[in-house]
Amino acid sequence: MKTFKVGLIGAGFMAKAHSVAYAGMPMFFWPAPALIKKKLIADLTVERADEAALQFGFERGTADWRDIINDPDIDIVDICTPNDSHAEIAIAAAGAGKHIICEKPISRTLEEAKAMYEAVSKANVVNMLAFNYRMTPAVQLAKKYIDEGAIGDILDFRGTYLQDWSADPNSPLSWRFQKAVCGSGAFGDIGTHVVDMLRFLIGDFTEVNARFATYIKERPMQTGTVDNLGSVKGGTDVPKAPVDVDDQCLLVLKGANGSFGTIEATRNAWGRNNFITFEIHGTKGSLYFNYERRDELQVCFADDPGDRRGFRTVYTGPAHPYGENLWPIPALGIGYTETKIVEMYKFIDAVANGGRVSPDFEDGYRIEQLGDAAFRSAKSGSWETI
Ligand code: SOE
Repeated sequence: MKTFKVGLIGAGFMAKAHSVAYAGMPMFFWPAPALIKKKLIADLTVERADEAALQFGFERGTADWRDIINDPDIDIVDICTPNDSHAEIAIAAAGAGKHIICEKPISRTLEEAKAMYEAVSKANVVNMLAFNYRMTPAVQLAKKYIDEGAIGDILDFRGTYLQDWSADPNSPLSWRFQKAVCGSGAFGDIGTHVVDMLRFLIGDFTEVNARFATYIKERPMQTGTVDNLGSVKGGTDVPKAPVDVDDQCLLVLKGANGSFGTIEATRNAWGRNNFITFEIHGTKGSLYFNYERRDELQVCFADDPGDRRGFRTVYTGPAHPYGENLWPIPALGIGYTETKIVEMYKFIDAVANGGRVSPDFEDGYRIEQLGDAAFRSAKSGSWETI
């Protein structure tokens, strides 16, 4: 069995998720396409990198991400840093012939996304963008139903990503609220997950009319490099700094298939934790998914007898996409980790056996094009072509 060596850059929340996925992948997908050796992990300080190496199971840590790029022994570069370093690292990794998995969104700007897409295309390396939610078996099942024509032609769609971890104005100003680091706010961080899921399910979009808002205009400055994801540190006497990105967005979209719908994302939805939903209506039925109940897909088929027609719940399990690799009984419970394990399996499979994996940097670039058109629309006040 082949073994690939990984270097992971950035030792926060996503490094934990990817490290669990490297470990879990062969347990669920056996025989595995390849085994993984976690070689080097990089963060801003050597102390944090060494600690992360211990915690996440890497051979050692480094404070210089270039050590990973320059190590001829490393096959895979895993980018789990904030958005402002994705382009620089990915382009260097592609130049060194490494395969790349990168956290979402692809970058801060359309220009960066284009340069990243061109670099991996030129280097012909496997590249993946970590939009994990589409790996949820219920989402894959929705795709299967759509492809089989079970709900007919798609008429309309609506997708949401609603969160409240930063709804408190006293939650800290991490990099996620600073345009120079993140590029955009709710749109880039969470809205792009929904764009990815809907593109996966029903195809591309052609036009957008969008509005963005920032309700919480300043937040207490965060000390330290670790993203505290909304935990209130230091009380209300900490100096504040401006938020220069959106915390809410609403996009009206036209689909290439003639469908019509909306995508909404907000960080101010008290009571909504990770409320990623879609509802899709077709000529022969409807589908509804809510990630907070991610074992379930709600389906309604128009052909059902009138006295039985209505939404029913399909609990995903071994009969459904990726289900046979995960747990042996429906509704035992799919979590964030399982979505990351499926994602990692698809990536490692492509590295081991060749071929393209989806979502990749091209998908990331297309999503960035959509975002660019959405921000243009907010300025012009009218529809913009994507
Ligand atoms: C914060 O909104 C966040 O951590 C996102 O960045 C992740 O992509 C999402 O899956 C969970 O929430």
